[in-house]
Amino acid sequence: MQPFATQIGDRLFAPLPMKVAVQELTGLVCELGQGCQPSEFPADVREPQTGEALRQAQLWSAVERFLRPGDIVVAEQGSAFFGAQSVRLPADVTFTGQPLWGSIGYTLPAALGAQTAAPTRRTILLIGDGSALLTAQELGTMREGRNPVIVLINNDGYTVERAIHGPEQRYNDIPRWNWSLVPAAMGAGEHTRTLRATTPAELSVALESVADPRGLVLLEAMLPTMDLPEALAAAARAMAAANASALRPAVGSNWRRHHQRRARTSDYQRREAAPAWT
Ligand SMILES: Cc1ncc(C[n+]2csc(CCOP(=O)(O)OP(=O)(O)O)c2C)c(N)n1
Ligand SMILES: [Mg+2]
Repeated sequence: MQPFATQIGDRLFAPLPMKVAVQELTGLVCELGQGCQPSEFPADVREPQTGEALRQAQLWSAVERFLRPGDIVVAEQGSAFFGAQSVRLPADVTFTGQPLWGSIGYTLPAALGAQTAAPTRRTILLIGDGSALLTAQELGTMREGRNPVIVLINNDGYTVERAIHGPEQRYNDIPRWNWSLVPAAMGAGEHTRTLRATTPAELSVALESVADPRGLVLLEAMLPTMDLPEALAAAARAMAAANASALRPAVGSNWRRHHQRRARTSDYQRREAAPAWT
């Protein structure tokens, strides 16, 4: 599916804007599939107990409650993008992500650019601690006349990669920055706010207090390292199953057939089939 054309097998449908194609497909899925009930949200509606640690499910319902019509939402690769998928957006929200190329660090300067282009709209950046390390220097630019709300998911490393490639792999550990001091080190402006939430209650209070930000807001959401948004947990289960079947050399003939099939697959198809976000 391309922005202005869609191909199914050998048939090319063009010109066909992607929006129209998705609307058509949605209708077909509803008609031919199991119906289309809107998914339940927030996923975790249970009232959190006092002092209970913050978890992904509660983060995303809090983000949903925080959003207003007309906001700009930028979601980074990692658990942020998977979690953001579950968030219902109010009208006229612009949502930016880049799951195809998946180059982490992109969204921090992208949020700066978005807010520079639309200074009267609220810009909300959802980004992980690992991704933010790559382009953190742009916080130093954002302190000048910008007021994005940055929700930084601090889960001590590359959680999405732990989910896919093994939780104990050392390459998923990252330097532990003291994020609340970073804006100050970059000469934070008068209205810069740094906040930290470790419980759902702290998160609600923190978000309420920055609903109309006057300067850069850096809100750290402290999350358990192996806590996954539901969409990521489902993707990780699917990939684990695919990996397990691909790594089964003992079933000789299946293994051979698998490779023969792969050899027939064109490079293009193989690239398309690869997960775009790792
Ligand atoms: C430039 C680049 N390097 C590495 C990767 C592989 N990669 C994809 S997601 C990710 C980890 C993201 O971690 P974080 O931002 O902390 O998100 P989390 O899943 O922990 O919430 C990595 C290393 C990538 N996509 N792009
Ligand atoms: Mg992380």
